[in-house]
Amino acid sequence: MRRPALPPRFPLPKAPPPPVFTGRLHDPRTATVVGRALGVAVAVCFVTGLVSHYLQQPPSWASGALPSRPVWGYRLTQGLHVASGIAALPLLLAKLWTVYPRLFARPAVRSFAHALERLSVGVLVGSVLLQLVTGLLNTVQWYPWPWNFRPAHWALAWVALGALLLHLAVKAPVIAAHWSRRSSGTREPTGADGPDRRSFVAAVAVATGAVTLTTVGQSVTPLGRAALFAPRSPEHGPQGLPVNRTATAARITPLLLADWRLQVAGPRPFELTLTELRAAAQHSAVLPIACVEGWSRNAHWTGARLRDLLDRAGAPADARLRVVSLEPEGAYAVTEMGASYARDPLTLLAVALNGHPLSLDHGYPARIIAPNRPGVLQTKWVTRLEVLL
Ligand SMILES: Nc1nc2c(c(=O)[nH]1)N[C@H]1C(S)=C(S)[C@@H](COP(=O)(O)O)O[C@H]1N2
Ligand SMILES: [Mo]
Repeated sequence: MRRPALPPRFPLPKAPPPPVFTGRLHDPRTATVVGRALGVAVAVCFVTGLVSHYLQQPPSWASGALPSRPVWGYRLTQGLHVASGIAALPLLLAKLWTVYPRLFARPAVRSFAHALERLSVGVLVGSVLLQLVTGLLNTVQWYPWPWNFRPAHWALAWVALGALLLHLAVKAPVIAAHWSRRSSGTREPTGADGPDRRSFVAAVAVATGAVTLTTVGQSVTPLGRAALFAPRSPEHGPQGLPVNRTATAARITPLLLADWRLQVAGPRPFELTLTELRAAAQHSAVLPIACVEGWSRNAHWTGARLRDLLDRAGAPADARLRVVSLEPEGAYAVTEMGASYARDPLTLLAVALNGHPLSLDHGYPARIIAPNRPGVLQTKWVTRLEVLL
């Protein structure tokens, strides 16, 4: 027996009608125009990110052949990586604002394919937003999360790429139809872009230009004075060069330095005191420190050629090298170097910077400086070189 439905005690609230969005700022043409710029920024960021990853963690077959030229290569690619990531933030916010009315589209799910599309957009927005924001926080060395930044940044980049390619494939017809003003003009009675859209796009361009110009000076020296919002000024620091990790932070103590020797382990191992290292054939090179965080600065370095030290230790020409710092612990206390860097005539075990002995914060008594290499691998306070056979 069916029970008669009870009348609701209170009238059920009616769902509010979905908002109606008219106007050009939320239409596919605006989404395409902003999306195009965002796509360029994301593509530059992704490719330069790959470069950075493979320079830091090359597959073993490539580790001896990484290019040590051009000397400014990593300075350029990492500067672009951070600049394009910063530029992508206002572009992403603008893009989200243009398309957010679609969140209110009803019915929420029309079909299985439609559900998948909405899910993929969710993954896309989430991963790109998280990637850009955590990347930005990394440039100020603030890690308010429990996971290790680098592997997460690497994995998330692939998630974002997959979701982006899917999104582009799904939206290809819409993008094609609105790519140029003429093709979308057929859908617009007024033809050309209206002033509302033009001012919106101009405002987004100004915002993007502003954040870029006020930060990019951390790697583009002539714009250094405009870098109001860059976390580091490349001009400030002891000996005219910023310091990322100070000797105090790295717990380099007078005790550790007291009986410093350079040890070179290889087929013919030897040790040098600082006086002996300074008396060895000295070479100079102008090379940048290019930090993964986006700042970079050229400096004048003097020291012994690494390859001379390796030859003296009887290292084979293709030998890899392990560089050990006095730093008791830390992610960059021990680094490895392939033969292409170790044999480059510009790669030095530097003892002087800009004409003066290295200061403690820059790696006294001796540090690695090599061309086209991420700053994290320019090991400071070097005490031991091990030829890996
Ligand atoms: N031993 C050691 N070397 C290190 C680091 C470190 O933490 N420990 N930091 C690296 C990083 S991240 C950078 S960017 C450069 C900075 O060099 P600078 O302080 O001389 O400018 O040193 C590198 N060498
Ligand atoms: Mo760095």
